[in-house]
Amino acid sequence: MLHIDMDYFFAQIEEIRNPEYKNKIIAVCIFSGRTEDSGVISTVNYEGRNVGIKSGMPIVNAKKLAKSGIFLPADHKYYESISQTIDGLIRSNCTKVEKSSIDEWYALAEDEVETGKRIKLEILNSTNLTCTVGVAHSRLGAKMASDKAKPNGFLILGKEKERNLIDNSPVEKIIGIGPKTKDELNELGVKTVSDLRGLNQFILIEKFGKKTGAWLYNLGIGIYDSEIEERIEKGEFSRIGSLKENTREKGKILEKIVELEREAKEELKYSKKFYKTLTLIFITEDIKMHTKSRSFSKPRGEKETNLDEIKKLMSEFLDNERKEVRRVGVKFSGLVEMDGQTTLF
Ligand code: DCP
Ligand code: CA
Ligand code: CA
Repeated sequence: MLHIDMDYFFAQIEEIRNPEYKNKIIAVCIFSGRTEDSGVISTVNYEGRNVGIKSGMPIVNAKKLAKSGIFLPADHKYYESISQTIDGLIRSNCTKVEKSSIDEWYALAEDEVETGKRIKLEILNSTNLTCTVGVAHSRLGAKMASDKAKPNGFLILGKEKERNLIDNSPVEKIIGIGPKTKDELNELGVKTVSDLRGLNQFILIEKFGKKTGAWLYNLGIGIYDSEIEERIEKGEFSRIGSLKENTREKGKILEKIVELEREAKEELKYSKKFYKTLTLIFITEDIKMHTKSRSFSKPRGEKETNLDEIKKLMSEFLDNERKEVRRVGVKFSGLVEMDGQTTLF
């Protein structure tokens, strides 16, 4: 299993977007608006972490620690669009993918070490952002590997190393063990995961319930979860891919879009959906994302061809943009059920 986690995500995005702030403390803030500085720190770059700024800290306190720091408002929409680009990239390299937060993914692939390296490189090439990749046999192991290797790291854990890392970990470091469970375990004399090993299965189940109790017992004896929960984004289907080289040539761009459209339509077909909106995505050489959409009054299915619309949207974009195109994508949204819809036609 692979675990991919972006490094100091929001702050790194701001570093890339504002190269003039290079080497400065950059903190992304969630301003509450009550007073000029009320609110908390969302995240901060390593320069800021080095002076003690942390996620969740009041902005006022953080400013005291970094007099000349740059404090920017969070631009969630923009971070989300970059997250989507990364998501598309991971999906095109892996057999199964679970997005677990705005900047984290679990994934399965044939050759995970090689795939992990490739994903790391592709993310860097298309967004200029670094991430950390962990490879292990379980979800927990992969996540712990990436946590340990941060930032800009790559860590592969074989079975034995994975077990050791988990065993020696304080229980509160394990995802799924909150403060309450931690206290209860501490009372039982359990400080690290390996301490769970001496405990009776039935006592654990009695104390923590069937599900958690059994999970804790398994954790102690080295049985870890390796399931992937594939959550396909319900509201849309999209595909993003890189052009062989940056270009403005219509023929080359069109060829790639048509290929991606075909792939996205496959998903549409499997999920038995019609769509009302077609969107073309263009990522230019400066890593900016642009979109062009067309909505249809009647939902379309996988059989309808969009070649005319694609050509038109592509020309509209290229006529107004002088930069070269680096990546392109196709998105179907405004989805409606095929079954419910057929009666309408
Ligand atoms: N985030 C937030 N509030 C928090 C934690 C995180 O707003 N309490 C946001 C900002 C982060 C993003 O979510 O950039 C991802 O969260 P992570 O916990 O992965 O933190 P970072 O990516 O910032 O740091 P790291 O490099 O340690 O993963
Ligand atoms: Ca992160
Ligand atoms: Ca994260």
